[in-house]
Amino acid sequence: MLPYTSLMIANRGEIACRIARTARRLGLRTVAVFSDADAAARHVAACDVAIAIGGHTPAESYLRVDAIIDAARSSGAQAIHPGYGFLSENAEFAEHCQRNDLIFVGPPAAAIRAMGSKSAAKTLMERAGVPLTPGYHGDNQDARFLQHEAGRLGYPVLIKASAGGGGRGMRRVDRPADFAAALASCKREAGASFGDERVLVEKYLLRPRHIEIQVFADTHGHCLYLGERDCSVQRRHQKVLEEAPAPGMTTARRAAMGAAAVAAASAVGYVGAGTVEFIVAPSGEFYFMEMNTRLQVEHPVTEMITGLDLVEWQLRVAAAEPLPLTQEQVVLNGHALEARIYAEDPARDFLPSIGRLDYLATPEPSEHVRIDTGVGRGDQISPFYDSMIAKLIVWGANRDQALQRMRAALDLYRIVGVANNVAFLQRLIASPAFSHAELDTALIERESGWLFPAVEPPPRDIWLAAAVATLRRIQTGANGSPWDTSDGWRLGARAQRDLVLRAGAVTMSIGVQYLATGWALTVDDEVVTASCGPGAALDTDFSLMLDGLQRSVTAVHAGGRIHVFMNGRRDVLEHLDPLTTAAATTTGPTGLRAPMPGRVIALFASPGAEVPRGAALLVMEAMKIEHTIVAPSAGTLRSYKVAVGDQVGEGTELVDFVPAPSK
Ligand code: MV4
Repeated sequence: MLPYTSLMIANRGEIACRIARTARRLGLRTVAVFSDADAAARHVAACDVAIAIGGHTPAESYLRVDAIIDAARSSGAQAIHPGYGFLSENAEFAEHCQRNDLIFVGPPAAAIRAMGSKSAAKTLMERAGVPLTPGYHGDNQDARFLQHEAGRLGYPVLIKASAGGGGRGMRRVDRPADFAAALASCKREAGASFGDERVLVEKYLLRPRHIEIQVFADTHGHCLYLGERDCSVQRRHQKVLEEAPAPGMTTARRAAMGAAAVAAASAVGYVGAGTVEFIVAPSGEFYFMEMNTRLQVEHPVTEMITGLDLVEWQLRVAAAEPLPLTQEQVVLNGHALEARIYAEDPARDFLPSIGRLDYLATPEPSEHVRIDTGVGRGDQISPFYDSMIAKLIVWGANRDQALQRMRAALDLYRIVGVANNVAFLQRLIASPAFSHAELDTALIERESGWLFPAVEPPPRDIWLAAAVATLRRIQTGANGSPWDTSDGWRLGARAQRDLVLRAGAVTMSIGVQYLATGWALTVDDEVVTASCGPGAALDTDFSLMLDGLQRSVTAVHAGGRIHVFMNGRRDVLEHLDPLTTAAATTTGPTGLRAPMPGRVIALFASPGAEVPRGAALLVMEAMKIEHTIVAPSAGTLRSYKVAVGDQVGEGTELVDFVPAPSK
């Protein structure tokens, strides 16, 4: 039984939900804090009580020490878990908690401070016998002396701002002639960014890996390590994929790195969960980088291979309980991978995407598949905090099985409403380097051809799936008969029609013949028999038969687009519905005029192009809706009469279009 009964979680999102899960299991009363922006957030509902601390940005809310301490006192919380980020490595906050008789679930403030300065930490580590990257990190900042040190190390070398971190203020120097200029530039940046011009010089490690050791210490002098995590797959110093154990790690090297990490923790009188980060050369030589005095985002992969709950350990250690295990009792089993799912757009340099999760489907959690998330369908991705949607963690008996489970789980992670990195993650785990565990910190850069392929139109079956999804949606009639549709169907005509679909800049016209059991679809002069299984026409999930081959499809209609999830892909198409695409009114043989006032926002064909019937020629925006003007027949687009950005009135001539002579 813990000596405290009420825990405040001074954080938000997935980590707050995750901590609440363990705290509740231990019978603690949980107290959430939330900003105005998070009033409807899931972590609020995940706790027994919730205190509004106002504000929107972190500075106005989760970083406000006074508001959080006041909320803890008013709620009767006896302990505070800071999570990660926000105040988790703020020594003043830890001291504030102590001064207010609140248990800070984390390390002593002095340990946080000792590890806060990268250069001071290195000096401490050197004394503790923890291996440092070969180099000079002393007080002599004379340019000539530092250049001499670089020569002694051998090029390439790395000049780093002593007060820097996370890759900021680093300069690689490949030859002596470049050293002086690089040093001056690094000092300027260090002075400007950190208010401290001091630098250090290290041997540059080629193709390094980032391997970190999870350590845990209690208040009785025990300290152990819980294996390692490989976090080499990063983009701009942000971790993307993490795994445990590190591929290729030997028992001997694990023991050596673990001992070094325990020495690092002990050197600062550490208590609680901590991570010692090492940079590792291809030879396996490892060197101290920094120590993080908090629970890491990626801790679940350690939990999956040790079977331990690290938040439970934190809560017990904070209650002065001894560590539940000795080093010999720590057992590592299997392999775990974690993928960080973000609302960001890889096609736009990973720009964060804000919006609502209009549709969200996830793999079924199990003992092998874990989802740590703070959002659900219908929730907003807030512009005020990081854009994490979830962490997807899988376990396998070995790395290949974990890879296979991650592949399957990512395929089932389906999001509509915000741009996201799931397709990127799918390509990443399928990339040759990652699947063969050829890991180093430049993997994403090196595999960029594979990771960012040229945009290709979807394969034929995706077009067909989108066509069937459209037909299911059009068939609003009671019995789904084409005679009951509301799309201007002409009575008495043959039971056939054309569907015009677009994916990116490619438009496809698909002939549709209604059959008793489904449709005969004609695409590129090829006829395919299509039908779908039982189920309501408006269900997003359906089984699709194409020429007798069955596959599962999820098709989500949102924002005027069709999001098709099938065959491990995710594609976005749109139906250029003649009614809503306002096929321009033709005016004689060569003119197409605007069907309504609006603004020209895109031109598609190039003057002189031969285009098929239904080909998108331009898009107008009117009443906040995009209207695609399509070719009323096959023909030649001789020229455009308008340009992008033109505001046009109804009837304005848009293009000089010459229909092909009828056959
Ligand atoms: C290095 C290095 C190569 N040689 N030091 C990047 C930020 C900080 N964690 C240390 N970093 C590096 N230090 C030497 N002597 C390459 C990196 C590095 C890196 C390290 C770990 C994880 C990702 C990284 C991405 C780029 C560069």
